[in-house]
Amino acid sequence: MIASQTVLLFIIAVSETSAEVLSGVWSGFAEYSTPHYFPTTRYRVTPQYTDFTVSSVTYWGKVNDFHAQSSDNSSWVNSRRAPLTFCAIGDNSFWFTGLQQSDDLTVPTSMAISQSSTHPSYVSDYSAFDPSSLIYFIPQSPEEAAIEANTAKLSMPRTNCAMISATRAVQFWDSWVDFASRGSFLVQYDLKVSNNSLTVTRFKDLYGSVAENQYSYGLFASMKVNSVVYMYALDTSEYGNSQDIFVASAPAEKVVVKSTWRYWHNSTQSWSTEEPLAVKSHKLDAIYSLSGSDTFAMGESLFSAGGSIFYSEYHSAYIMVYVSTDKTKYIIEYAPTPVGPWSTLKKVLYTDSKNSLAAALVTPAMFSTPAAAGKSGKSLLMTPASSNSEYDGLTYKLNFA
Ligand SMILES: *[C@@H]1O[C@H](CO)[C@@H](O)[C@H](O)[C@H]1NC(C)=O
Ligand SMILES: *[C@@H]1O[C@H](CO)[C@@H](O)[C@H](O)[C@H]1NC(C)=O
Ligand SMILES: CC(=O)N[C@H]1CO[C@H](CO)[C@@H](O)[C@@H]1O
Repeated sequence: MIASQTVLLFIIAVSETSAEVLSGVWSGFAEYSTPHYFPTTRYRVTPQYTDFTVSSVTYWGKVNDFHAQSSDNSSWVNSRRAPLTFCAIGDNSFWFTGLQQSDDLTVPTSMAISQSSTHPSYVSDYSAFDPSSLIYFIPQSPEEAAIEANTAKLSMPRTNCAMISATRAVQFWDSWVDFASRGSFLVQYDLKVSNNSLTVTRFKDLYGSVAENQYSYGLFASMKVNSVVYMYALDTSEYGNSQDIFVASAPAEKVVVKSTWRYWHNSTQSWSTEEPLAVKSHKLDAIYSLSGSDTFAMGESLFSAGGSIFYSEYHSAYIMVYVSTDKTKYIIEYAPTPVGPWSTLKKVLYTDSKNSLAAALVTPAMFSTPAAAGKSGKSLLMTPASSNSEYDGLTYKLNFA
């Protein structure tokens, strides 16, 4: 069933009243109800079923934009840059991706709304509504807007959202100009169900360039557990000859206020106001490390994904999924708390040598629905890109035994 198209009305307004915030409002999109549930849990849990036996994996199709097809913009169906990131807000599903213009590398960001939890790959793409005037879904700062049109610039999310409440989620985006990262910024999405609008807000102290040696918390992964958001960062510097994951946390309601963030120091097993920097002395504060020549996908290419970290009610465990160094396997690790200690077994969850896994993410949210058989985490949605085209986002459903 294809929901009827509604006329798109949108307003992007850079706030005049406050220098601290940039915001835009999208409204008029079709109403798609995709009820999710998010289990609450204790901070410390007792993992189970950690053999992670998979019973089946089924292909659920390419992410298709029915709007583009119905208006005969079929070429735009495929112009969806991986990674595809998934954002559950209340009973709605959104996909956020980069979208590339063909002539140059100016990449407006895009929003797509998935139709239903039973067809995750059916979307309406509002950024491609009129391909002749691609839209910056994420409001740009005046500084970003001033960058010359033919300069390669893009903003893209690399991992799924953290849902804050039934009407709010946050996501971290990576900002690049001339193939150099400007660092990440936090985007807050507020869904107003009564008039079906999405307000997109950026906060000034959470965008712009990160300093040298400063980590981009939240860009590798983020999740909310009860009233706390955990934001994971990847270190790719060469100080310690390994790739390390660090974590910060903040009260969910205050995550946009950076002074509320606390940083986990693994060496002392405690939260601190001191932000670990990418220097050798902080290596011991990582919560997970890939040693030797192993690498995470993120950081290797402009269009690679971070990791996927979430709570699985089925496994009663915090789960981390990332892609193997050779980009053919999903690797799964687990922990009893959001900070670890994480398993270091590098267990292969699933091998997929057909598709392009550098951009692959995993989420339980799409199948954490009231109608789903089993607990949240029993089924996962995997979203690799097609190896034929990195513009084709694909969906697979994995069921645990
Ligand atoms: C819907 O509500 C938002 C937030 O209050 C508002 O900014 C927007 O203009 C409204 N949209 C319409 C179409 O009324
Ligand atoms: C973090 O600390 C815990 C507890 O001491 C330890 O088991 C774990 O190996 C440490 N993690 C890393 C990546 O060093
Ligand atoms: C390239 C192309 O086919 N563009 C069309 C996309 O759809 C809009 C709205 O129907 C048309 O105006 C464009 O010509």
